[in-house]
Amino acid sequence: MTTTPAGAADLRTQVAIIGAGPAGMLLSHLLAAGGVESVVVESRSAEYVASRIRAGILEQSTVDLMRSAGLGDRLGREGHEHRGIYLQWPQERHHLDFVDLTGRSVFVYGQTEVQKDLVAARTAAGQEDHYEITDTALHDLGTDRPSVTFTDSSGAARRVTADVVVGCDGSFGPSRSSVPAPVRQTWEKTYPYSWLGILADVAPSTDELIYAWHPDGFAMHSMRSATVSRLYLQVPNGTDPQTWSDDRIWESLATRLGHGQDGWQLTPGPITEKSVLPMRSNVSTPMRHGRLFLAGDAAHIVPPTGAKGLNLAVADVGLLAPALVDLLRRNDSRLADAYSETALRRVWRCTHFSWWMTTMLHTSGDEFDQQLQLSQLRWVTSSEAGATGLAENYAGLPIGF
Ligand code: FAS
Ligand code: PHB
Repeated sequence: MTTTPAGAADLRTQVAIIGAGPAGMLLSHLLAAGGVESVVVESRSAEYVASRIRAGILEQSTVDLMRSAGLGDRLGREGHEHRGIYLQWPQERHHLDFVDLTGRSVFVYGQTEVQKDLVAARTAAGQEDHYEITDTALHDLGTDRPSVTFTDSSGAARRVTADVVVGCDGSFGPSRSSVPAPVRQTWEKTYPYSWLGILADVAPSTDELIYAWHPDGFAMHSMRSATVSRLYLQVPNGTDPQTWSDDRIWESLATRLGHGQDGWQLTPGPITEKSVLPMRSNVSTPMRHGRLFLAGDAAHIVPPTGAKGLNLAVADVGLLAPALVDLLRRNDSRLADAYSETALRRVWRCTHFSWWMTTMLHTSGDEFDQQLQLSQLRWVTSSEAGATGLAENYAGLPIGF
């Protein structure tokens, strides 16, 4: 079966993928490896999608999957393997060694780099994709000939008819709401704080990530390379990043991360990007309806404290790709029929872990909560059972958990 050549008003393929973020592009790559063709449609430009500063940590399962899919070369050269993280609060800093605790590690390798690798692989494979589309709409999802219509970048009306449609269009795309309301169930929690994130052209002041609890609010020291640091500060919802001067940002980071504690110093540097990320948990079920499947942020959103957003999108696709290959190449629907239930087990595990890390580390001004948070931090950093629980979730459970 071949995809109708580009240029025809109507296209025909096996899987129509909405969204060219990591979920959509990785799915297209894995389907092709299984002999299944796809067309990817995306509302933004390729440059915009590639430039979005988002996740920074790949858990072991993501690294393993990228390597097995032939996407691990640059990751192996430019990614930085981390054994664990530091948990910090005033006068205390403790390292949790995930490798000692669970045998699994994590990699610092930005989502922008993952996206570059995916786009390079799909381009080399001659993948058909349509960027800067508008008017995306899904049709006939309950039949065996679902389709996606859109207006392409030239203004032409197009239709992709497929065997399956996969919504990889994030939390604001049309796919999740294409699951009929009587069938759809949504859980939503909005947190009373946001993250002010910066990129800075300065070498990281730490070898591994520092997650810091402080009465003034949470702070985190992450990184992108040996010369670029990524740091975050808890700020009130609705904060305008431009109201935070560079000096104010570095002073707050120094205070909250423990500058001067046991001789540790936070080295400031030129800030090259500043943005505010609201924090919410959201799960939309089911992740399949008829010939529509959902993967990634289209089905779930987690606060970034657990470094799970991108990794959960990858885990969904790691389950969905073999399910669709079985369905479309072998007419075996067992994995596809089980996809939503299987994927949601991990979605809820990661949703809980992200909520747990977020509520443990972010201050809300409530004195009782602060005592509970400090008690939890002392337990997790002194009990092997507590530390292993965090490590198991952070470094990632095997796909299909
Ligand atoms: P994406 O949102 O990446 O991709 C969806 C794509 O669908 C987008 O390109 C969008 O343009 C497209 N689309 C939407 N509507 C469409 C339509 N109608 N037609 C066609 N295309 C459409 N996760 C972490 O783990 N750590 C972090 O630090 C972190 N920081 C984040 C910061 C921000 C600002 C955001 C928004 C998210 C962050 N995340 C983070 C989560 C993020 O990494 C996501 O989990 C990840 O991008 C999920 O990938 P996708 O499911 O592919 O969704
Ligand atoms: C990042 O480096 O952007 C990052 C790392 C860990 C998180 C969230 C974001 O939990």
